[in-house]
Amino acid sequence: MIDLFANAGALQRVVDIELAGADLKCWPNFYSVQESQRLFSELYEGLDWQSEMIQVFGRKVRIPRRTAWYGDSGANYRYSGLTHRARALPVLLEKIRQKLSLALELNFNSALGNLYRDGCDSMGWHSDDEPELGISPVIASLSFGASRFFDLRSVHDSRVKHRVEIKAGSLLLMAGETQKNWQHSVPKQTTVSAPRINLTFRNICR
Ligand SMILES: O=C(O)CCC(=O)C(=O)O
Ligand SMILES: [Mn+2]
Repeated sequence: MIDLFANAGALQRVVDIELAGADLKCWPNFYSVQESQRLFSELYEGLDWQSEMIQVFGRKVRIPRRTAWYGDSGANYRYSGLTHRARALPVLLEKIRQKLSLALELNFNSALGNLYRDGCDSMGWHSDDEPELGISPVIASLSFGASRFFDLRSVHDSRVKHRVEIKAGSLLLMAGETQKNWQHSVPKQTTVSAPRINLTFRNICR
């Protein structure tokens, strides 16, 4: 496991996560501790968190986290049998999107929020490779609240795994061939009792 914070110093320090066939970068302090605490509360209170059901092998199951989906007009997104219709980004998400666009010089037209109520909430192995994300999806992932593990495993050999600890205020950017060559997951961590919010900004091809 890499400790992304081992040498935490400069605010906008960027760490390359070196994995074959991946383009992964992390800005551990994209938001300060104070900003990320404030944002956590505002997102927790302000987003319209839903408890969703998805189809798994023909059965409907409730996903182990809450979600909130927003996007510009026409930026609808489909996964696991669910179509997320775009609802305009609230002002808070607009501000976050602007900061991301300025910092990364990239545009995003949608944002998916994930609320992990505690360490029993999780996200299973997947790649963000839906056709509407284009050939080489660029995904900007922001985290607030509790630290959680973010695991990666090679799609070519599932024994090849890599664990990163994602902390509050950090930005993880997944680009290039990452989704083709790697899956990711947020495993259960039963020792974690505090909630975490993750926002993934994406660009849906319309
Ligand atoms: O919570 C995270 O860090 C990952 C979220 C994720 O992979 C997704 O929304 O597709
Ligand atoms: Mn994902």
